[in-house]
Amino acid sequence: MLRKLKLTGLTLALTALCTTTVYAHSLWVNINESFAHPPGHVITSLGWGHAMPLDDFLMSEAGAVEIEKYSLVGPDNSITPIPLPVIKQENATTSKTGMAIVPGDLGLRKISLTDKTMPGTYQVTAESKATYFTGYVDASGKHKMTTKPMDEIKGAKSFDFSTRYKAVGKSYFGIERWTQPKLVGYELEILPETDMSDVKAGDLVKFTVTLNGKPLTCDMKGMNYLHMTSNTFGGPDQYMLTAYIMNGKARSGCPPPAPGEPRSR
Ligand SMILES: [Cu+2]
Repeated sequence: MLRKLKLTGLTLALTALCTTTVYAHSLWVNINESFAHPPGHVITSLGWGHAMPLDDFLMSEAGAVEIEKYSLVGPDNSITPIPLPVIKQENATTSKTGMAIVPGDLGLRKISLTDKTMPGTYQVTAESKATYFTGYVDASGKHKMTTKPMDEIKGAKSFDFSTRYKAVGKSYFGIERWTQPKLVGYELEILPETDMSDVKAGDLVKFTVTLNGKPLTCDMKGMNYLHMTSNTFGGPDQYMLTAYIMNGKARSGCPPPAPGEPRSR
């Protein structure tokens, strides 16, 4: 019998190296479970923007992100690719009320269970394609800017700055039981250490956070912290919880739900 696991709407969004307003957008993965018709299924979709669970399309005037990988990671750490969202220019329809109706693909995919489904904790992950922004001085002494990495710029006299942006989003769900998920190997990775299927208000939830495979911490190089946000936290829009990351660990109390809000969705 498959048990429905409550994820309390907690979705982890990682945004590394925010450089421009476009890049202030976060990428995350949404999971919705349905066991009304056994053996049940999980629907996954990609979130992009600011407001969870769904904010904007992956390609919009306010910001764009190209998804390079979309994967289902099994309890055994096996990786199955999920078909990538198809981004193309769609024709908008005009409403009778002065609005534009735009179709699109947010990576909405259905993962159906069978009687052969491996029990344990699954991860659905999405990775954006790395993008670069570099300022340099060319051979004639002119300051220029480009979206190439430093090693692809020929004849640069010197570099003013160079940034690399790559976003990774993850969500977790357990089938039948929760098993401790393992690191997938991302440059920046957040892994729950708490059974996320059984979190109640007031419980401490713990995470491991690694950068390039090493525990992230607060030191002279920087104060690193984990932001947690959920539409069940009960605060106003963009309300979030913050915890310092010390020696690769961050923990936070799970707040009570907002009045009238379901505990999980
Ligand atoms: Cu925005």
